[in-house]
Amino acid sequence: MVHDPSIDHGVLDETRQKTAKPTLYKVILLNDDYTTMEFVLHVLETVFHKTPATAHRIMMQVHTGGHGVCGAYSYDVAETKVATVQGLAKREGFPLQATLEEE
Ligand code: TYC
Repeated sequence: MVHDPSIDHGVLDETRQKTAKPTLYKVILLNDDYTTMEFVLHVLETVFHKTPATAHRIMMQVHTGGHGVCGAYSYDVAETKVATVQGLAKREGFPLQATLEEE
């Protein structure tokens, strides 16, 4: 036999299973009294690619509960979505705010 694995040669031949588990960041939308529901729906549908029904559910969650999760993304993508939301809101004169939270 060329190689008998039952013999301990003092060599570590185990392979380590290295599963990539990227940290995800939730994008949280915050409630306020001035941003229109219509604009929030627009943001959820265009920036977060939600269906009208899902966008409505998330928007009402934010409206009644104060905050809601739009989705979870890699740090770079989440950060870009927050900046996009704030840019669109600023352009329209709304105080809508979004933040990041590690999942
Ligand atoms: N509270 C707002 C209103 O009554 C609607 C709203 C919903 C605003 C969600 C922000 O993230 C938000 N017009």
